[in-house]
Amino acid sequence: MSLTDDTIYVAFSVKDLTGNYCMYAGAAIKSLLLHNSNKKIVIYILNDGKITDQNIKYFHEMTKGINAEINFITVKIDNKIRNMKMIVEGFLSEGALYRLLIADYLPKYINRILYLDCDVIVDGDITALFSMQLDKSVAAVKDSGIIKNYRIMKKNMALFNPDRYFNSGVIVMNLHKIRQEHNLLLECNDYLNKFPKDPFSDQSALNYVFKNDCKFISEKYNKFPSRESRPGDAIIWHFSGANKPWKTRFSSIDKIWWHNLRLSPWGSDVNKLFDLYSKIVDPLDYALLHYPSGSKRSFFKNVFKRTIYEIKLIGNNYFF
Ligand SMILES: [Mn+2]
Repeated sequence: MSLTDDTIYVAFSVKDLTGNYCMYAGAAIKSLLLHNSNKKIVIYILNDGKITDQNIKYFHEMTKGINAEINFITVKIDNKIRNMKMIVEGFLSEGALYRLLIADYLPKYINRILYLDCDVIVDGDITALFSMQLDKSVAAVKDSGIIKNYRIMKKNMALFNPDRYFNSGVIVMNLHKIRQEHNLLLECNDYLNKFPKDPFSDQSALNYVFKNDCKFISEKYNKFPSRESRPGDAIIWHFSGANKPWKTRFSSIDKIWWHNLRLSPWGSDVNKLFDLYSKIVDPLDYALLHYPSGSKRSFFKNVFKRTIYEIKLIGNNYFF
C-alpha cells in the first residue's frame, strides 16, 4: 500500500497533568511544521478533554497562515478500561493508552498515521518516512539496547527477539491493516496482565502485538541524543529517558529543542522562557536529585561517573 495524496497525518497523545505537557507537544509540532511546509500537515491530538483554552489557542496559532491544521480528539476512557490491572497498579498511564486507540478514534478515511511522542523534535523532511511502502502494521526504529540492559526484561526475552524490539516513540501506523487485524487495547491488556512489572509497559505490549509485523526503518527517524550527537545526524530526535532538554543539559541537540520552543507561542514571552531556562540543572545536580541510589556504593559510583562527564564538558562550547 502506498500513498498518493499530499497530506501527512500525525498524531500525538496528551494528558497534561503538570500543565507543561502541552508545551512539549508544542515544541514538537513547531519543529514538524517548520521542516515540512511543502506538504499539508494534519495533526490529531488525542487528549483527556482537559487541555486549557490558552493552550488550545497556542496550538492553533502555530497553524495560522500555513497549510496545516490541528484537531483535538477527546478520548473517553470508560471505567472498565480505567480499572484494568495495568492502570490501577500504575504500570501504564492513561495518556499512554490514548495511542492504543488511534485506530478507533481517527476518521476511517485515514489509512496511515505517524504517531510521535511529545518528547521528540523533527529536524528534517519526513515525506519519505510517511509515504514509504508499508505492508506491515507498523514501521519503527530498533531499540535493542533497552532489552539487553534491563535485568527484568531478560525474563520476557522469550517473547521478544532483542534484534526486533522497536522503540514506540515514533511509529508509522498502517491504520487500515490495524483496524482489520487488531484490537490494540485488548491485546496490550493481555500482555500487561501477563507481565505487569515490565518497566516499558505499553512499549513492550506494542512489541508483543506487532511481533513479526513491524518494518524496521533507519535510526535517523528516532535517534536518542548522545554526548557525541551533532545537529544534522538525525531527522527525528527523541529525548527518551531522563535527559530531557527542559530538565537538564545533556547534548548539543538540546539547543534544537530550545530553538523550536522559542519559535512556538510557549516561548514567545521572554520572561517565561528565562524562567523555564533557569530551572535547567546541570547533569550532576540532576543525577543526584532524580536518581536516588539503592546503596552507598552505587551512590558514589553515580557521583563519580557524573563528575567525569562534567569535567569532560568544561571548555566544550556545547550549549547555545
Ligand atoms: Mn518518549
